[in-house]
Amino acid sequence: LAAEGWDLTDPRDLARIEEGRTPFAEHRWSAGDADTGTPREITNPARPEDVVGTVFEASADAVKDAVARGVAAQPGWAATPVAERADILRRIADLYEANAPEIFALCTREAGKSLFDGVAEIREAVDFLRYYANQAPRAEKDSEARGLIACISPWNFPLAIFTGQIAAALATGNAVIAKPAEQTPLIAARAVQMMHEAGLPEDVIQLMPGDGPNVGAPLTADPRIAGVCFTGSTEVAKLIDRQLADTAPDAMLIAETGGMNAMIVDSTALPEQAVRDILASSFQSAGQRCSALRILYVQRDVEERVLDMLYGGMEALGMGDPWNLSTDVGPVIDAEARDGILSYCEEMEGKGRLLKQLEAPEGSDGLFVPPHVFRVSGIEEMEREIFGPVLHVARFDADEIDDVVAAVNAKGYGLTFGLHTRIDGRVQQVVDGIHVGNLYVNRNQIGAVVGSQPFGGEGLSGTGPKAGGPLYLTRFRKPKSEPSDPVVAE
Ligand code: TXE
Repeated sequence: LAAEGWDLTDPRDLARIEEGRTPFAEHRWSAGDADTGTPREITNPARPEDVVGTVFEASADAVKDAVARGVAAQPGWAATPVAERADILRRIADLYEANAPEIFALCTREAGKSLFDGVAEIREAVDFLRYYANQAPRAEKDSEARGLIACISPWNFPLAIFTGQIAAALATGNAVIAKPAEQTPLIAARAVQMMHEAGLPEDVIQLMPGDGPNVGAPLTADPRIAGVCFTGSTEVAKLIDRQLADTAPDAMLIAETGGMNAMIVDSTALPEQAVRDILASSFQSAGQRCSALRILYVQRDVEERVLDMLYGGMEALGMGDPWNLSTDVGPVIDAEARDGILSYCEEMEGKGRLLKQLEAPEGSDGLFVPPHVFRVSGIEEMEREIFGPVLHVARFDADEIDDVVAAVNAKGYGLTFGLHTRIDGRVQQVVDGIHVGNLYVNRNQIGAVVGSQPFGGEGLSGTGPKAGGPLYLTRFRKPKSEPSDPVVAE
C-alpha cells in the first residue's frame, strides 16, 4: 500500500477513504436534454442499508443524441497529435492515483471489493492508461481511427476493465460512449469526471449509464457506431455480434467473455504453493473473475493431502464486510447473483457432491455466498460457468494428462489454465496440447498483468487480441484508405 502512495495507518489517508463513504452526489451524467433520468439507487452488497448513491440512467433518445455528439467530436480528437492524446491519458492516470482512497472506497461500497482487490483494481486501471499511452504512437502507422466506439463493461472490474477499454479507444483517436454495468455506475461516473478534468473534451468521452436492454441494445444497434468493445457474458457477446452484422457490418467487435478454467496439480507439485494458488484463484473476489479457477484436477496419489491442506486454508479465510481490512472473501454483486449461485450449490449438495463448505458470516444481511467445494468426475459434467466462490474437484491418474487436456479443450472455452508440476516434459505436453489464452505454470492463475501478461481468451471466451498487449491497439485503427489512381480516359 505504501507503494500506492497512501497509508492506512495515516489518519489523513483514512479521512480521505472516509470521504468515499459519503453518498456520491446525484448527477445526470452527460445524458443530455432527452434523458428521461430514470433514477437507480445503488446499495452496498455487504450492507444493503448503506445507500452508496443514485444514478440517473439514460433513455434511448439520450443514447441517440450522444451518438450524434460523439460522431461530431471524433474527427477533432483524431486530429489531435498522438503525443497530446497520450499525455491526457497519463494525466488521467495521475488523477486516479491522487484520488485512490476515494476510488478505493467506492470500489468497496459499490462492488464489494476487498482491500487487496480494490488496490489491485486501481493499479490495473492506471497501468492500462500508461501502457496504452506509451503504445499509441506505434499503432498510428498507415492507419486511421475508426470513429465512435461503444465500450460496454461488466461490474466485476468496474474501474480496470472500464478504463482499459476506454483508454485503448481514446489513445488511438476514437471517441467513446461508455456504458458501464448497471450495478457499478458510480465508480464509472467518478472516473469519467476525472477524464474530463484531465482535459478530454466532453463529447469525446460520454457516459451512458443504464442496463443492457434500455441502453446497451440501442447503443449497439445504432449504425453510426464504428466498433464495440465488450466484456461480459458469452450470450450478450453473441447478441451484439448478430446486431452488428445487421446494422453495421463494417464495425469491429472485441469481446472478452467468460471461462471454464481448470488447473492440474500432479504428484510432483509443491502442495503449499498449489494450494495457495487454488485459494486465491477460486475464492478471491468471491470467485467473480473470468480468470477464476473452476475445476481442479488433482493426481490421485496426492489428492488427500492437497484437499486437506485446501480445506485448512479455506478455514483461515476471513469472510465478511470488505470494509474490514482482514476480509479475504467479500459479498457477491447482487441478490440475483447470490440466489443463482446458492441454488446451484443446493442442487449439487442434493446430488451428494459436497466436499467442503464454509459458513456465511453471522448476523449479516449482506449478499454473502460462502466458498463451496464439490466433487465432479470431470469438466464434461459442468454445464455452465458459476460466477462465484465455487470450486469443483476431479481426480486423474498419471497416464491421463492428455485426456484431461482434451476434455478441457472440448468444452470450448479457452481463457485460463493452471499447471502445478516439477516435470519439464509435462509442462511441454500441456503447452503443446491446451487451447487457452493464458497458461500459468507453478504460479497464481489470475488475470492480466498489463504490458507483461496480456490477457484474453480463445473460442467461447473471446475474440482477441489480448488486452494489455502490443497488438490490442491495432484493432482500434483501420488501414488508411489510399486515394485510388485516377483513371485516365484514352
Ligand atoms: O454479464 P452481462 P453480467 C460473465 C460471467 C458472468 C456473466 C454475467 O460469465 O456469469 O458474464 O455477468 C451489458 N446489449 N462475465 O450479467 O449481462 C450489461 O448491461 C448491449 C465475464 O454482468 O453480459 C453490462 O454492461 N449490452 C466477464 C455488460 O453488458 C448489454 C466479467 C455485461 O453484462 C446487453 C463479467 C445488450 N443486449 C461477467 N445486455 C469477464 N470476462 O471478466 C447486457 N448488456
